[in-house]
Amino acid sequence: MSFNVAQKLIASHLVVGQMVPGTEIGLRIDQTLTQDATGTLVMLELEALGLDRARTEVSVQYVDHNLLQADSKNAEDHEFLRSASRRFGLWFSKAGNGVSHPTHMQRFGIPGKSMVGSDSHTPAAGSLGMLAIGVGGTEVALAIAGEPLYMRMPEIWGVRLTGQLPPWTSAKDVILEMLRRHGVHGGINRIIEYYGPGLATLTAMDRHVIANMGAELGATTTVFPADDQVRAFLRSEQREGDFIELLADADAAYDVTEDIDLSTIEPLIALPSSPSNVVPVREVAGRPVEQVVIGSSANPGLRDFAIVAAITKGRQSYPGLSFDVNPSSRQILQDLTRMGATFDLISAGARLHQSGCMGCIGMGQAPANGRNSLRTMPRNFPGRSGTKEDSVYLCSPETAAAAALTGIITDPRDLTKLLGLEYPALELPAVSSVNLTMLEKPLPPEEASKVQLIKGENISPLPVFGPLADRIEAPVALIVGDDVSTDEILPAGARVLPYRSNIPKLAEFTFDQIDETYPARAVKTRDTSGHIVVAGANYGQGSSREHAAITPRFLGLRAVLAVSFARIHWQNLANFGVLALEFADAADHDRVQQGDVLVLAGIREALVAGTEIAVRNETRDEAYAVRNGLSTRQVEMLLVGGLIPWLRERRARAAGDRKEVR
Ligand code: MIC
Repeated sequence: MSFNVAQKLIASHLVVGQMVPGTEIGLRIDQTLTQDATGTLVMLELEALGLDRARTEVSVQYVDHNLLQADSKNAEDHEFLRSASRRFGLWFSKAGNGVSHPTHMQRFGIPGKSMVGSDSHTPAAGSLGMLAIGVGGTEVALAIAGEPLYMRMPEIWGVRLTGQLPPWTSAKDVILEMLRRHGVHGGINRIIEYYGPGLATLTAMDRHVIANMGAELGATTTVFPADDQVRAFLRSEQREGDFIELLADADAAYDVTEDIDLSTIEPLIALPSSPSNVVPVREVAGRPVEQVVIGSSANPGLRDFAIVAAITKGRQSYPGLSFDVNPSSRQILQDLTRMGATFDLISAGARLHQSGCMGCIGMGQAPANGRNSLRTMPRNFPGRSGTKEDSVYLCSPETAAAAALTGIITDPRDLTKLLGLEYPALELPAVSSVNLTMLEKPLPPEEASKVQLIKGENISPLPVFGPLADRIEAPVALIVGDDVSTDEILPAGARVLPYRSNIPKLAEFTFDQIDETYPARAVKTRDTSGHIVVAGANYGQGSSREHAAITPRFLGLRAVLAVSFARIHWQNLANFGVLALEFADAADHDRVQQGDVLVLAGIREALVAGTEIAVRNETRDEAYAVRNGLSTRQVEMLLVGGLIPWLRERRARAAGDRKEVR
């Protein structure tokens, strides 16, 4: 039987189920990645599970998001994460070492391996021929504890690349083209696999750019074959020994197919405030730009910085414009410095920041209200930059560099006539300046078992939620429309992020971007009826942050009724005992009004029997048909109140059975 790359990866990790699209499968997980903004909860979850030591081949805890230290909170989180890494046998990548995704690719990525990460951009590792999936923190905790990852078997979407990218375009324009064609829903329940002759022209880091932002299409993940480009990458990282070839069989088939001729790609840009608002740069040329930010996991490669340095070399950034550069890793900053590119960037007026995510999640670099900011980042959901009325555009390093020089949105191809600039040919070092000193190895088991977790004042205990009620009679506290992102449910930004390990405090910011009155109204329902949220399509798109499920649950959320859900958020809601139901008729969304009282009766029995849950709108005397799409495993989990109580019960049962047998 012939397999494509995605099927080979799944087949080699399949422990439960079969590769039939739409059915639940369980996968063995080899590696995990956690970052600080989601990792603190993961470590608390490991503690709650009573884990002694990580069961994976490699688990790495990165510190790359909460880097500004305006008070003690973020530093305390970093200290906690280091102590937990030492306790549970994880690698620890300290602040300043770099953004998790490129750093992981450089140091740990191995073709053919599986990985889960508590960050939606984890699929970037698909660039090396890995099966890498972004999930909520609890699922990462379980993977670290040696449990399989459960998910619905996706369809495999083959995208055949031909041709070669023209000058002044790069990998970012390829993924923006995918978003232009398919929007933020295009990849839902699909794995995207790139293949075809055009692949040979894309380096592993170019592929990282494309795989990273597959998350914006809603895809489960993106995969590339492990071919000569991957071998060359691993060689440059001094890890050629880790290379394993992984190619699709010659006659492999895909569930859906598509073609992109790379030679037809032109510079593209996503307008505020969705990664899918993509247009050719020339259509919006001339708009004023006040800020340009280079960096993030979406354009993390040495070439992505070096091309900006080469374009701006010997010139000055536009007066009044803020030209910010966030190196994606220390290694890349070292290489840029060795090449002289750091000098060129600073000379051109760049503000050089530390290696990390920085403005990508609003950790500093918030722009002025309503002023245009061009970023080489993956997301521009409303308010994500830290500015409530932000105006963020997403583009390639070439387009960003052009705007940095001209102060207006500029098609980079026009730099030839404007500035007499030919597309620079880059000479990158053949071998990267590998430096492992900011990566701490897991401690040997005996030493690790003696380590105490260091919990500063900012670390509050994980909230415990009770079992699912059989009847919910509760008011609709909020109604939202389509494509609401987790950035709108639980905001990013330097003001909010330091509370990621303090759920009671964090909850005060829930839905801040949409309705500041929600937390105060919601919390009043907590000890009585609870409340319900009604949403449109693709609810909870974007990040993997499970906080977007936990904080509303903490404030009394019992159920979300939506037209449809984004994959990770849907799982996160179930993991924390919130009933996520889809309207059978999307038009019912518009029939409900805020304040209506909905009654859901006989919930537990209906879930177990697999029959429909009846939803009545008491206020309007209407009934709505809903679906739940939960697997038997998820139903069991919901009934006991979520993933952690479920696993604890299962483990206690297994221990009891073992005793009886003895
Ligand atoms: C993001 O890009 O939205 C983040 C910040 O990396 C998140 C994780 C988080 O919210 O901490 C993600 O993508 O999952």
